[in-house]
Amino acid sequence: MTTLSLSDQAIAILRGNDRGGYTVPTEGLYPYQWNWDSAFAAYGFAEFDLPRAWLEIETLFSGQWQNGMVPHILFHQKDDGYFPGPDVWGTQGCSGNPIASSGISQPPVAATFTRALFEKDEAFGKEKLEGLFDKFVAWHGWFMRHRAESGAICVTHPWESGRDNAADWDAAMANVDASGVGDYTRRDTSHVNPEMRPTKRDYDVYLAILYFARDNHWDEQRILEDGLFRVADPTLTFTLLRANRDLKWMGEQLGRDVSQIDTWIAALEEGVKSLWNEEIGCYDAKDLRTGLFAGNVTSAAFLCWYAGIDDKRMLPHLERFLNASPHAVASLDPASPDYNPKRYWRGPVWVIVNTLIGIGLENAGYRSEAERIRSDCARLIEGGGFAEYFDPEDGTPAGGGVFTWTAASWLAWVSKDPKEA
Ligand code: 9WN
Repeated sequence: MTTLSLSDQAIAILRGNDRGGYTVPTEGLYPYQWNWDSAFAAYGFAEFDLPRAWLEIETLFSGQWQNGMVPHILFHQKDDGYFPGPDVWGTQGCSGNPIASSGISQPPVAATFTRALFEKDEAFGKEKLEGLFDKFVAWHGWFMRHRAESGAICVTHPWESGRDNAADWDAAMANVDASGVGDYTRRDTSHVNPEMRPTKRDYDVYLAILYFARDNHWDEQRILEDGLFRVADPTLTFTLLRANRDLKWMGEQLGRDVSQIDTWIAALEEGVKSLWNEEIGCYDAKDLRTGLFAGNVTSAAFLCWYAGIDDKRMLPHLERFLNASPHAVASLDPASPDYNPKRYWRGPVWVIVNTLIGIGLENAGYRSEAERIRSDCARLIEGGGFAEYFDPEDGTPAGGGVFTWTAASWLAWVSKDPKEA
C-alpha cells in the first residue's frame, strides 16, 4: 500500500470536491459553491492546475448580481442536504441574479488570491483578468455603496462575515426578535456533532434576519433603514482593504484607470480607525444600531497586517493568543468567558484565517510570528487531516472533514518553504 504525501492528499481533496467548474467546501455538509471558500480553492488549484484555478473564480462571478454583489452561496444544483436552500433564500428575480443564490456576500478575499494566480503566469493572467477586472470593481463598489456607511464595512447577517457564530454578534443578535420564524429542520447537525455548531437560538436569529430581507426583496435601501442586523466587522473591512490594494495593482498591470479604487483604499484606511475599541485596546466589531462595541478580541483583529496596516498595538494580543494555545491563533480570546474550544467560531483554530494572518505577518516582516503560525497549522494538518477547524487546546479535528480550503491553504501557504513565500 502506498501512502500519499499530504500534498497529494490535498490535491486529491480539491479534485474530489470539484463539481465541474466549482468546488464544494466538503461533501455532504456544504454541497454548493461558497464565495470565500472558492477563492481559497483557486489559490490551492494554482499550485498544480492554473487554468482550473481561474475557472473557479470565473464560475464564482457567473453568479454576480446586476448590482455588483457576488453572493455567498451559489446554488448550482439543488441538494436537500443543506438548509437553508434556494427556496428559503427566495432571491429569484432580485437585481437580475443569473443563478439561484443567497442574498448576501462574504469576505472578499478573491481579488487577493486572483493576484496570486496572475503572478504565476502574467501573460495568461492578463488574458483572464481582462474578463474579470470590471466584475471585481463592481463587486467592491457594491460593498462601498451598501456596507460602508460607518467608514468600516458592515455585515447585514452573521453569515456575511464568514464567522457565523462569533461572539462579535452576540449583543446584536440578542436584540433580534426571532419568535416568528416557525418550524424548520436543520441539516448541519445531521452531518456534524451539534456541540460543534451554532445553537438553535442562533439559527432562529439567522432565519429571522434572512426572512426580513427576503420579504423586502433583498432591497439594500430597506435593509439599511430597517434591517434587523448591521454590525461593522473587522474581517470584511480588512479583507476589502487588502483586496482593493490588490485590485489596484492588477488594474495597473492592465493599464486601467484605478483612481476610484484609490478613493476606496483611502476611505477604508480611515474607516478602519472606527473599529479601534480603546477599552480593550483592539480592533473590534461595532453594532451600528446601538453604536456599541462587542468587546472581544478575535482572530479577525489580527488581519490588520494582511490589510497593510502595521499596528504594533496588536502585537501583545498576538503574543498572548500564541502563548495561550499550542496550536496557532484561536478564533476567540481563550481568556474570554465566551470561549469554547469546540464550537465553531467561538474558539477553534481555522487554518484559513491563520493563513491570512500569516500572509499579513510575512508581508509586514514579522517572520518568526508567521513561522510559528505556519508550523502550528502544519502540525494540525499532519495530526488531524484537512478538517474544517481544530481544537486550539489539543489539536483535535472538528466540524466537517476533507475540506477544500484547508487543503488549498496547505498547498499554497502552509506547506511552503518560508524562504519561497
Ligand atoms: C453558512 C462553507 C461555509 C464558510 C463559512 C462557515 C460556514 C455556512 C454554514 O461554512 O458557514 O455560510 O452553513 O455554517 O462559517 O465561513 O464559508 O465552508
